[in-house]
Order: sequence, then structure tokens, then C-alpha cells
Amino acid sequence: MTSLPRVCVVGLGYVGLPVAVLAAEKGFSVMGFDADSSVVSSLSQGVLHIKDARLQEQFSKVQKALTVTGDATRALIEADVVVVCVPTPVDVHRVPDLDPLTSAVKTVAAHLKKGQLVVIESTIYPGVTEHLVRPILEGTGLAAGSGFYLAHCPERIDPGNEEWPLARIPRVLGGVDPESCKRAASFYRSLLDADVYETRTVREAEAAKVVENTFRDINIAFVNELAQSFDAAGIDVVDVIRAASTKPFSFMAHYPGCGVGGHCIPVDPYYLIDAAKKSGFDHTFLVLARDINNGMPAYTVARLEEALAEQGLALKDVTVGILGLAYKGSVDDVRESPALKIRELLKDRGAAVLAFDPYLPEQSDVALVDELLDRCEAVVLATAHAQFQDIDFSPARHLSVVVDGRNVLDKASIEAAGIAYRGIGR
Ligand code: SAJ
Repeated sequence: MTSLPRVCVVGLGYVGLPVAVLAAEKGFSVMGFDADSSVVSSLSQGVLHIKDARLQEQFSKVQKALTVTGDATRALIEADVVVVCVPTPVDVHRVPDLDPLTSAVKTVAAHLKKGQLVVIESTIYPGVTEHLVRPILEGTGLAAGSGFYLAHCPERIDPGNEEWPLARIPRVLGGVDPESCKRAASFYRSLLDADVYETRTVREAEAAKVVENTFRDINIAFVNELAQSFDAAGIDVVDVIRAASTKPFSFMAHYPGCGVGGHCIPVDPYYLIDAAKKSGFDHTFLVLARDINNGMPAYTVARLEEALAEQGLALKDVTVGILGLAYKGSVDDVRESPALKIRELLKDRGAAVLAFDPYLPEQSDVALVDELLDRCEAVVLATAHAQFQDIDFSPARHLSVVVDGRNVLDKASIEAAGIAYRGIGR
């Protein structure tokens, strides 16, 4: 039996670490490399730097087969397969920032050896593998498709989703040439218990990832605009979406909220927009959808201002409590979180602000929900953490307004307590 290839995963974050753990579980010999010494130090002591109880348990079981190091030579020198999983964010101008990827690929190039398969899992846009990654690697004198092999297999992972663990998620991949594609497909088929779809060229694989997440973004923008329209018309948008969802085909429910956060959905459309610009096409619809979603924190604050004004109050007169800082429920990740934008807008408008997120105690201003409710005249729920959804607001003597930024609270009980309720579209 031929031995399994030796794997090196470059970048041990939300994407890379699960890949390294899965490869070790599947019997591969795995080296995990990260340029961040604190990540290496924490993992070397058996402790995850990301909060994921299931991954921590899995990591603890595979530590013998998974060596974590900050030494690139040690990590790469014997690898047959190199999987690059580094962040590909956007900068303050929402322009794709490929510096972390470029740095990682240069590290790989410095240790590239004949026959190695290099796979980029980071989310990129059409053209990056061929026009940024390939030239750096071919600078070593080895040629893609014969000296080494190069493919793109965009990450697909939903942290904490027990129904869809990494091994079960179907994947898309494309190579810079048929041999690269073949070798990458063979590796992923040995790693995963799921289908692997091979695209015509690497560009289709690059496009597929940004398309699937942009699809989500535009659909969220659709319901976010509907929410604003239905607020004006006195229609409950959540009720409408639930009603539309009874259609057993051709409808996919998305829900309005105070904004779109995370490191995928609000970022990936800008990769598609930027790639299109480079080939001479200006997306209008995708840009408009991004503008609608980016406008939801301000819309949420406007809902609060409007409710306060009905009681003769203004933001400068009140202390506002923000429930949740994370970008979505049950996570401790604040990347692109709408809650941070809401906090900034409230402060800009003169409000005093107290925030509480049970997943982020170190970033919270109070330690308990009750303390926040005691000290605030208004509350904005920005994150749908499960423990916020059954809060009893009635004992909060000073509370005048609750804005439900994720439409998860019980409007009737809040209003029965004499507190004004505003949802997003309800
Ligand atoms: N959101 C809405 N309305 C919705 C859905 C989401 O406002 O109907 C907001 C969330 O509150 C959050 C943001 O959008 O702020 C992103 O939410 P998300 O559920 O898409 O969460 P992510 O960022 O963890 O998305 C990941 C993505 N997975 C990958 O990129 C591999 C995404 O493609 C998945 O669809 C998503 O997980 C998922 O389904 O959980």
C-alpha cells in the first residue's frame, strides 16, 4: 500500500486548523505552520487559540500525528502536499488585501521542491492563482504542471456546524493544468468523505467561492431593503418571509437584521467586484447590495432614534445597552461585526454606550445582562446569542426602548411591559 502523502498546512486559523486536524485524523503525517508565534505556542501546549470545543477535542486526539511549528523549513521540507489557508481580507477601502497570501506563498516558494502539490484554500478571485501565486512559485525555476502542481480548492467550513463537519462538505477545485487538477482531486478525495467537483479551469474554482457567498449577500440585501419598506408600511417582514417559505420550491429564506458581518459574506463580494473591474466590468447590483447591507447599522440606530423621539428623548440623553458584539450568534468573532458599527454610530450621536457579549467578556463593559438592563434607558440587540432570546425586560425600570436587531425577541411581552419595541422590518 502506498503511504499517504505528507501534508503541510500553512495558516492554522478557522480554516487551516480544521484541515490539519482532519488530515491527521485520516492518517496523514501533518505539519502545521503558522507565522504567528502565539498561535504556535498555544497549539504546542495543546490549547486552541479559537473557541471551538469540538475542534479542541479533535485536536487533543491527533496531537501525535500533527506537529505544529513556526519553522517554515521544518514544516515544508518534507511535505508532498502544501495547503495554504491564510486570511484574505479587504482593507479599509474594501479593496482585497492579498498581502498575507503573498507572504505565505513566498514562504512556500522558499522551500518548494520538485513534485510538490500546492493548494490555495484561501478565498481569492479569478486570476489570483495564475497571476499572483504561480509566478512566485515558478520564480524558483520549477514549472507548474511538471516541476510542481498548483490548484485552488476554496475553503468551505461552517465553524460549530455539527451537521456539516469539514469531512462531509462537498468541495470545488480547479488546477492550473490538468495534471495539477488531477493530483489535487486525488488528495481531496482521500481527505474528505464528500464529492469533489473539478472545474474546467482554476478560474471557475476561484469564481465559485465568491459567487456562492455573494449569492448569500445579495439575498440578505433583498430582505434588508424589504424590511425598510415594510417598516414604513406596517408589515411584519418576518411573517411575510415565513409565509413565502411555505412555497416548497424556488424560494430560499433569508432574514433581515442590523447588518452583515463575518470574514466571508461582507468580504467576498468585494473580491468578485474587484476581479470584474480588472477585466473591465463594473458590477452595479452587487455594489448596491453591499451598500444596502452596509447601511443596516445606521438604519438600526435610526429606528432607535425614532422610538426615543416619540418619548421626547434623544440619544444624547440616554445610555444605550448593546446586547452582543459578535457578528452572529454562538460565536466569539467580531470581524466586520455590525455591532461594532452600531456602537460607533451611537457614540458619534452622543449616547453613552454599554456593551455585553457573553462570548466576549473581555470586550464587554458589564458582566451580566441584568447589570446592563439596570443601567440603560435603551437596548439594541445586535447578535442573536441564544441566551438573549428569552430575556425578561419587564423588571428594567428605566428601559424606554428595545431595538431588536435580529428580530428574535418577543415583541408582545416587551410592549406589555410598557417598553417601545422596534424590530428590523417588524
Ligand atoms: N445574516 C443575515 N441574514 C441572513 C443570514 C445571515 O443578516 O439571513 C448575517 C449574519 O447575522 C452575519 C452575516 O450575515 O452577520 C453572515 O452570516 P452567515 O450565516 O453567512 O455566517 P458566516 O459568515 O459564518 O458564513 C459561513 C459561510 N461559509 C463559508 O464561507 C464557507 C457561508 O457561506 C455559509 O452559508 C454560512 O457560514 C452558513 O450557512 O452558516
